[in-house]
Amino acid sequence: MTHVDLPASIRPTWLDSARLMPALQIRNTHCDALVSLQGAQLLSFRAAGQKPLLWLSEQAAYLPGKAIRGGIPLCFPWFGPHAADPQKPAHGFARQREWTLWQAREQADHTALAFRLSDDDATRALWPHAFVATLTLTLGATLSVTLQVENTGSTAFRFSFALHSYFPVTDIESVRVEGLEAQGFIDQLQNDARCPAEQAAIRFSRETDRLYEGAGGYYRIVDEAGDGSIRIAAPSCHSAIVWNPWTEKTQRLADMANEAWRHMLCVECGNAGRDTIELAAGQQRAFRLQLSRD
Ligand code: TA6
Repeated sequence: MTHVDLPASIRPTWLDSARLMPALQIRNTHCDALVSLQGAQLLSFRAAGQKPLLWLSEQAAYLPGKAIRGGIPLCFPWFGPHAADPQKPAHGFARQREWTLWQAREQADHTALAFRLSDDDATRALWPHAFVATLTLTLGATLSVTLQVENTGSTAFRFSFALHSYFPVTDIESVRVEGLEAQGFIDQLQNDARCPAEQAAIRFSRETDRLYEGAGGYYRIVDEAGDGSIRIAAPSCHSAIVWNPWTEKTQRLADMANEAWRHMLCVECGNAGRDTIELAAGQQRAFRLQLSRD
């Protein structure tokens, strides 16, 4: 799993009884969290004295190679279905692969963990490029996730990605999302129709699956039936994807309880569609997401 000396706040554990899915439990004075080595995927995060910041399906499957339903899966090196080959995994391969813990540091106000994934025969069979991806989690009173992508090859490549964050809500029909009022969007449920800005906070009454391009990166999920809200800051991510599967789609998802749609919402930050990134040989780019409750 790791050859990194772990500070006292980090304890190795397993997600499954078969011990095929290694994870790290983090407990410091500011928060507790759980990270799967598969996908370098943060599965849970709770700041001291606060409600959980992330949603994790009670029916999530913990099987090697299967995406885990909840927390913050990383969609990389493409978002959504593969543009040319539907046989390739939706949302890329990063969330299906075991990453290597590269650094673990204990600071006064947070614990920082950095994970790495680089190209190998399996990734090159799906995406013919040399890369090093580093995902850094900074776990304190608030949470930040930074994805750094380096092109270690000799030719430029394009990639899209999303930090596919799942958030808990009391009742999706009493939730509004602020920060995208002035943004047009692609409705992924209406054959990717381009829709005009609604000039209002987003509310939910049906399955919703929208890609906002050229977005500003500052959003707020207001849980009107609960108390408080969740703030999202990701100014280097120009795409926002807003998704709730609602009833019918949830019933088709084995890793979600039938009523789970009512208590979750995805507001994902990345660069996809027209915001897809081109990286020259030897270049690297970093993208940061900060999440907090207020
Ligand atoms: O979040 C947008 C989306 O692309 C939806 O279309 C839905 O497929 C969701 O991602 C979850 O995808 P997954 O492959 O994790 O089931």
